[in-house]
Amino acid sequence: MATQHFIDLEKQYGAHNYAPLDVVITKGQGIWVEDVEGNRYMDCLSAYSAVNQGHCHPKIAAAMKEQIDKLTLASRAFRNDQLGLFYKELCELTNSHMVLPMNSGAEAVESAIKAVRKWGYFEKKVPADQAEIIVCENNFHGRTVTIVGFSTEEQYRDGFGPFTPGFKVIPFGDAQALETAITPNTVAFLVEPIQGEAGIIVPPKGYLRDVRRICTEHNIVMITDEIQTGLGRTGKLLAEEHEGVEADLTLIGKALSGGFYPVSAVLSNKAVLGTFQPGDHGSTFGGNPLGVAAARMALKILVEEGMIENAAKMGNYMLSSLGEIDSPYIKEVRGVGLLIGAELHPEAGGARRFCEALMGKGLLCKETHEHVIRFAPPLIVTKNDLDWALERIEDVLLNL
Ligand code: IF1
Repeated sequence: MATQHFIDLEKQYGAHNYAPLDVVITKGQGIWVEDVEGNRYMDCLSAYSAVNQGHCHPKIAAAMKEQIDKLTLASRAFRNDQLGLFYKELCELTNSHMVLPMNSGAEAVESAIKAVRKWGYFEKKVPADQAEIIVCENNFHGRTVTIVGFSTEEQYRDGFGPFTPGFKVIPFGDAQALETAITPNTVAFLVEPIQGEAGIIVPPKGYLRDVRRICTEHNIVMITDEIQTGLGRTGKLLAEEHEGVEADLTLIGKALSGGFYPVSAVLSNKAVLGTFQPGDHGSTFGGNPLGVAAARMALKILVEEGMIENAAKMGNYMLSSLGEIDSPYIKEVRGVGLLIGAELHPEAGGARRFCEALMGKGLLCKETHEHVIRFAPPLIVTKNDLDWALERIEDVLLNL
């Protein structure tokens, strides 16, 4: 059936909470996806960094197929033969002491909020219901009412109040602002190592190191939201590694399953997650054997197939190549690894029309915050693939 038929179905029966490009994808393999009319596209969004390993990676598919015929869900009322192995592998890979398995990224963020509040009351002796968590302007941590309550993006908040109290907003990238905002009731600082949705905002060098020092000195929990920046996207397993920093809580999701299944996790030292007692928290699907089987394989191939190192190498190549495009539209090209944004001058008329033009040339990108084109291909991309993409990107940026 033709593209328009699927568009009409979505428009008639679906909530209009997105304004997608009018491409109807029917299959994906590696960095390529195909629409219902047989047109091929390079995926330069990677499902918002959830398919870092490439679409439909055969080894993850095989791992899920094997598990699917054995056991998909037993609930956490009982134990299963995947979860303990997943915990061990994830802790050894990330130098963590404990894992809390959840499903969506937002659930991992909400779980971290509960954990640091409980730690604050039971360990730091913050008075009941007085815990404060510091977050940054232009943050993106998910779409629940509590999370959008501390968003600074009006549209993400508009019409969804009343909101959860106990959050304080400071400028991103300013360690002094963090130190100034801390009170005796502060229990944690939640920050993205690079702000994705805000437009690929890279903080000043040393920022995360200063944050680490300040959190340690003031006994507050440093939480890094690596749901988008983690799992190889920036050329390191975790973006915090670029500054040699270890957060107290690290949140991961998206590519944790290679885009096969919602799997997220809170990684922690014992001090914080150790405050959870049986019955404190839970989730029907959290830690289910099917998602965990996908995640165990997704992590294995991410490391064994050199995707992290490739992301560093290809990211440097893409960033430097984009920087050489002499287009009057480009204000700045920025990013780390394969998390790259090209910010356009307002006079360019918004990034959307460039994404539509790129779609016509076989590239699927997404604008963020109106003026930024985000380039985030799967981490398996090769130099030849990037040369193919860069030729088209240059053509659009010079001739639209
Ligand atoms: C949308 C982008 C947005 C995230 C970080 C937590 C979550 C996300 C750093 C929540 C999710 C997704 C959500 C999706 C678009 C995309 C996104 F930055 F990746 F582009 F919105 F900012 N922390 N990001 O990026 O994870 O609950 O979605 O699994 O909501 O439109 P989730």
